[in-house]
Amino acid sequence: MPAATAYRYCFGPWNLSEGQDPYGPPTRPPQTFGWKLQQLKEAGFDAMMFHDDDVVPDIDNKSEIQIIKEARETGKRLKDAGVVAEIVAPRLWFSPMTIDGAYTSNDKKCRQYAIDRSKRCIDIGKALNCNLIVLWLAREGSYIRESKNARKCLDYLVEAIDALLAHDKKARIAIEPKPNEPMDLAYIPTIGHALAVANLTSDPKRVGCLIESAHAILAGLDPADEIDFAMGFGKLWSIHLNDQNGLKFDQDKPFGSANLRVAFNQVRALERNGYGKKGEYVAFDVHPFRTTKVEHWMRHLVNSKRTFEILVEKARSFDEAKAQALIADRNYQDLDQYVLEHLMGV
Ligand code: GLO
Ligand code: MG
Repeated sequence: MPAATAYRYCFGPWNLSEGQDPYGPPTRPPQTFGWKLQQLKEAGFDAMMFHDDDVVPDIDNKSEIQIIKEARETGKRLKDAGVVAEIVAPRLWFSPMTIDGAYTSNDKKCRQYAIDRSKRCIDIGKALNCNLIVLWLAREGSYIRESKNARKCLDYLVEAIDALLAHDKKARIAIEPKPNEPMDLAYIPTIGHALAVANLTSDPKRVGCLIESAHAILAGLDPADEIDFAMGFGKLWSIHLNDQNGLKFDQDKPFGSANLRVAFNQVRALERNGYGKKGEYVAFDVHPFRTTKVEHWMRHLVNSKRTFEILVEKARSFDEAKAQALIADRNYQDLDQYVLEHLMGV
């Protein structure tokens, strides 16, 4: 039997969010980066994931020199704290230049802005000793189908990724698909799409993916199948575990909160594929509920990690021989019940 994976955990500064939603203001006061880093350490996490402007706030108004200087300063703080930077992602959805999309904007100047900003993101990654760049393609899609040419947009996406691959030969890009929100429909909704796009780029080996549980659920898929699929290609380079109660707004609930069995199957898929053995991190892209009090601010992260660890035990103690006997007998009825009882601890 191969040695069991000792998982390492991660979250981002945005996962300690302040409670605002489209219908109401924050319910918790903003906290400093130092406070967030300390919470992460105290809760036993190993790495932090970043947006470019989590590392360098107000990035669009700073020179390249200033950007690198500030990124190095953050790099030093992380090193001193013994915390790794797992990924950096360009936040391509806030700027006035990305109102109509970033790499797929209809405006050439805006497409160029998106590429230039992403190159800076790679530079920030370098300063943090991190070569994994995540592309959550937030606005690469449309509200009105006829407003964009989807075939052209595919070419734009490939051109943009090629420009990033050329900018730094060591950079690796993980595409994080999501089928909708903020857009009506997105151009890269699933892992199959992400990996197909990877194949069109100039260096497919350096283009992989990141699965987020909620995004797969929003696409009507089982995240565990997305994990198996991506890992069949050796392409799952990061993961955002969380949960989602059906086809609603992106909820980013604690891992396992809506459907424990779907969570269990994700853990089983990670285990059987050896996720983490090449240094990949388990990241939780979860948010506190709006009702969460300041003194409970870390609970969604601590609880997600705890649920994950309990489900790892559940995956390891699952009686595979018993399951295989039921499968051989095509007794899926009792297999179903066995899974339920195993999860209920009886
Ligand atoms: C939103 C995404 C978002 C990304 C993050 C990193 O739906 O899940 O949180 O994961 O921006 O790219
Ligand atoms: Mg995510």
